[in-house]
Amino acid sequence: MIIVHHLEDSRSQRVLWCLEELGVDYDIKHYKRDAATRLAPESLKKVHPLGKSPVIEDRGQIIAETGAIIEYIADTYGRGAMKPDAAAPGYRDYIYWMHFAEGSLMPQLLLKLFFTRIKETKMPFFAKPIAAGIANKVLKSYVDPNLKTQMSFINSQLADRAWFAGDDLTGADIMMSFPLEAAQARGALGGFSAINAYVDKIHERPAYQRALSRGGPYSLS
Ligand SMILES: N[C@@H](CCC(=O)N[C@@H](CS)C(=O)NCC(=O)O)C(=O)O
Repeated sequence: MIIVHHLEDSRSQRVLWCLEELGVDYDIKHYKRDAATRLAPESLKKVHPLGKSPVIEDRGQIIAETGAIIEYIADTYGRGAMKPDAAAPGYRDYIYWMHFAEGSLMPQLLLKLFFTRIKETKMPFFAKPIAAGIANKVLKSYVDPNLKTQMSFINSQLADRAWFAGDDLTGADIMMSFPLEAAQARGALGGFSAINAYVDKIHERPAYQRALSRGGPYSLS
């Protein structure tokens, strides 16, 4: 049976959701974040050298990186679901959004998170305006405009389709769910009605709800 090494409040929630959508049996090994640093515990490095989540074990293999895991699950257990056929019209979109999630959107969201945190970090009083000045410059000149462009693009794409690759839920939706949920939780989706409706639609799915109740804490704010 698949074992999911699942870190609370993290990207690995997507793997649970994917498995629930497909009705695949799995076990969860739960990991808690460090209360102060919010990093994963050292014990995850015993599973995979990078010590990040998600990682799955199946059929004697250790598989890391969410996109690789979702592809593996679709190929091994999908029976045609979760991934369009290579000749199908939605295939290029499927590939695009599978990669966009971790390759383009997550880096911008992480930059936003880290540069915002710099402003809130404890430091000597004289350093605070300097740190805040640098953080604001990066946010205003680079991160915020990029995020706005990305969100506008995503919103326009979702306005005329049910799911990222067309009429059916695929791994591309599983991958995009986490960054869009994080953006919604941090109040970054104001005005992007198609994205908000899409995230709400995901949250209503019974498989998503089952994954939430099995996964435990999932807070992204
Ligand atoms: N691109 C990787 C990112 C993995 C990753 O950074 N996971 C986060 C969870 S959201 C993690 O393990 N963070 C804890 C840490 O960095 O110590 C993936 O999608 O699997």
